[in-house]
Amino acid sequence: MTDAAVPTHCPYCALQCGMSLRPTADEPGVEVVERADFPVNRGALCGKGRTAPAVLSSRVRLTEPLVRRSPGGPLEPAGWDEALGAVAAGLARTRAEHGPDAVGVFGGGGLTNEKAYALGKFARVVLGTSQIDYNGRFCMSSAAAAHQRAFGLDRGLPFPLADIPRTGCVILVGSNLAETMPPALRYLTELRENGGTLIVVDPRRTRTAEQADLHLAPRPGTDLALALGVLHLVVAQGRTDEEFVRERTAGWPEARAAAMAHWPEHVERVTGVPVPQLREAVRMFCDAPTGMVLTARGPEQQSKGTDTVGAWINFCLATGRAGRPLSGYGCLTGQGNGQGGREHGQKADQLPGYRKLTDPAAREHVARVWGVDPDGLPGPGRSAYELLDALGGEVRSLLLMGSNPVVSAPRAAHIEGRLRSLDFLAVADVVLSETAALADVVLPVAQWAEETGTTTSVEGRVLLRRRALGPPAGVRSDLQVLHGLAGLLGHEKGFPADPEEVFEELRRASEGGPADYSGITYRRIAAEDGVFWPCPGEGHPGTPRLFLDRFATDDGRARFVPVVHRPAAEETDAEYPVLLTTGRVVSQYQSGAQTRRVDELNAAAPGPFVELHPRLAERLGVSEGDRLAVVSRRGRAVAPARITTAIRADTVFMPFHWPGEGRANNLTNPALDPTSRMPEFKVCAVRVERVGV
Ligand SMILES: Nc1nc2c(c(=O)[nH]1)N[C@H]1C(S)=C(S)[C@@H](COP(=O)(O)OP(=O)(O)OC[C@H]3O[C@@H](n4cnc5c(=O)[nH]c(N)nc54)[C@H](O)[C@@H]3O)O[C@H]1N2
Ligand SMILES: Nc1nc2c(c(=O)[nH]1)N[C@H]1C(S)=C(S)[C@@H](COP(=O)(O)OP(=O)(O)OC[C@H]3O[C@@H](n4cnc5c(=O)[nH]c(N)nc54)[C@H](O)[C@@H]3O)O[C@H]1N2
Ligand code: SF4
Ligand SMILES: [Mo]
Repeated sequence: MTDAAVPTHCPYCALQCGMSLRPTADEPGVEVVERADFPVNRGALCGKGRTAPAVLSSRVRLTEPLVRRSPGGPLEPAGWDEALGAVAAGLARTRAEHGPDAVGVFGGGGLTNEKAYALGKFARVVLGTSQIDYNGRFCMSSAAAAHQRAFGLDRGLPFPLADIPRTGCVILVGSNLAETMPPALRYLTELRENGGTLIVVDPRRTRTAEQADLHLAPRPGTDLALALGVLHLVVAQGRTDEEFVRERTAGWPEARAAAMAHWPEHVERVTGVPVPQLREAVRMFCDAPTGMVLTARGPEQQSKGTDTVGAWINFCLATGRAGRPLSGYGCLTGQGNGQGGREHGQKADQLPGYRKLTDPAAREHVARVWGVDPDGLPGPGRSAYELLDALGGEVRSLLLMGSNPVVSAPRAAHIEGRLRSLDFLAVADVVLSETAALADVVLPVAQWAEETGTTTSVEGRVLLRRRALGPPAGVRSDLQVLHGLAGLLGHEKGFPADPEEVFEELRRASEGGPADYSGITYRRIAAEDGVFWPCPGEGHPGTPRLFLDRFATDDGRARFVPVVHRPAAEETDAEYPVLLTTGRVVSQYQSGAQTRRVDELNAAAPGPFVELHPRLAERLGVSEGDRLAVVSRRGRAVAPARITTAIRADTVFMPFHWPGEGRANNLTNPALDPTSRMPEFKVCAVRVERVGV
């Protein structure tokens, strides 16, 4: 590392790997160099992080605002005054004609804390709308809801990743860490080198499952039954930690009774996981002195995700594997600021510091920081899918920052139609995403390496991304955009463009809240490799480990929640006899808006595919590479067959990174979890056919 290299973090996933950026003479102006001193990844990066500077290049990104000057006309280059003026006028017109709740705002879990905070404040204070939500709703919202219910607080991991190699047994449920956070795989490798055991629950034998001592491959959508089945066995085998249950929890009798209704033989029929494997999992977990259950999108992106995570938390509590060193339940949050993005007010029901919008004391506190009347703050709005579904109906204009729902929303063709039916759409993005291409105004914004800001990683560690180079001429930051729009809409003050100034206000707004950042400063983060929240004072060391003395409930006890299994919203039938599940590949990120612009990543993962088992392929008369149409009640997607024994024979898998005919979200079911409002991305019923025969 030369003196000129700037230490920072990757723009993509929640691992937030440390890297340094060194200036180069040629475009894009910086290159990645290893930053071995950052403890989480110790210099290791996946291909996405390594190639991230390619998206800084003017060749692939937006460098000037675009305005559609007539309905149905083309997007044309424009100056910033015209573009911002058009956005302010578009949003103001809707508000004047239809009221403030006809104006919507959609954010993203990739936005820095400062941006998420400013966007939430902008919606409530400048637009006066309740209609704000963000793509994190599609991500970890079920785990967040279950966390709140059981522990009284939602921080994805209650311990640092570095604790994983020192625990006795890890059950990893529906996470393909080897592809979605590759440098973190080393924690699982070290676990096994230290004599610990790894159990992976995934309908596919993924690169992650290949590392496991035991791989359970349930039918998609049946995780709740599986979790209840192993809890049943814990009780039946006398493995309950009675003392822990008595001292640290409440609600066990009801949860126990609910679990006891799930006989292992019944669970085997529902999940397809043989009883001996269920028994083996319980034995491995309970024989180890300590243990962790970690979930990711597999069990969470279901219309019963909250209850499923709740069942795994019950399992941890019953076995005494929570609130103790080297034990606990954790959720592997996904997006770069997936954790912080859910804490500072871009969520429909939330105020900064993870406060509730319905709590009078929270409204009072935040309104004081904002210098507004608490009675003027709107109430909770619609959740992400419900908001997108209301576009063109009750919600007539939208400001969108940091998401590409044309590719990533469930039932995407319908949502694309809703977006097209808006009176006015403004999108701030770094590239012309599929969603930006539909906008009336596109605002070109700066990226990670071009601006300073904080993110909060999968561990709950608040990190500082530093500016390493200036953005191209013609590009502004999201904070400058909000500053400019607020000014045009009559709020000269309260929306500074300087990130540190925003962070200082965020500290005050979060003070005393569940996610208390008041003791965190840019200086401290830089000096300490990040600071774990809650951190309620500058003298406070931060909190790497939660719940060791008490849980964050009123009485300090964790809550069991009685849950029972229910089927997926859509089951197979004669017309749609196969299950579809969806997810990711290592070389593309999310809707692909950024990574599809990087040659090296496209070469590694050029397009969509349908993964299916040889038995299913044979039944359908399909060979490797044949074009397949996958059809659900919502639509159709076409992609080549990829035949592998690594998937259940009753299930096909598609990654969701691409638009066009291979868009997996043409098929997905927007059935929502009743608590978290998470759509059922991980299971729906489909028919698979060869195309052109
Ligand atoms: N390469 C890459 N990395 C990423 C991202 C990316 O887009 N690309 N995105 C980031 C983000 S935002 C997120 S949220 C994370 C997601 O990280 P992961 O949760 O690891 O990713 P997914 O591929 O969505 O799903 C994980 C696994 O769930 C399995 N699964 C499917 N259905 C079920 C089911 O019913 N039950 C169970 N138990 N498992 C099931 C899939 O087979 C898959 O292997 O990754 C982050 N990292
Ligand atoms: N079928 C299926 N669908 C899924 C999932 C699944 O597993 N299966 N997973 C869901 C999950 S977990 C998630 S998180 C979502 C994610 O899906 P999206 O919300 O679409 O996420 P991204 O593709 O990351 O979109 C981010 C957009 O913001 C832009 N951007 C990046 N940085 C900035 C910035 O600083 N400012 C601004 N203004 N823009 C920026 C990017 O260029 C990109 O266009 O997809 C969900 N959709
Ligand atoms: S694992 Fe995540 S944070 Fe690390 S380099 Fe890859 S995308 Fe970036
Ligand atoms: Mo996500």
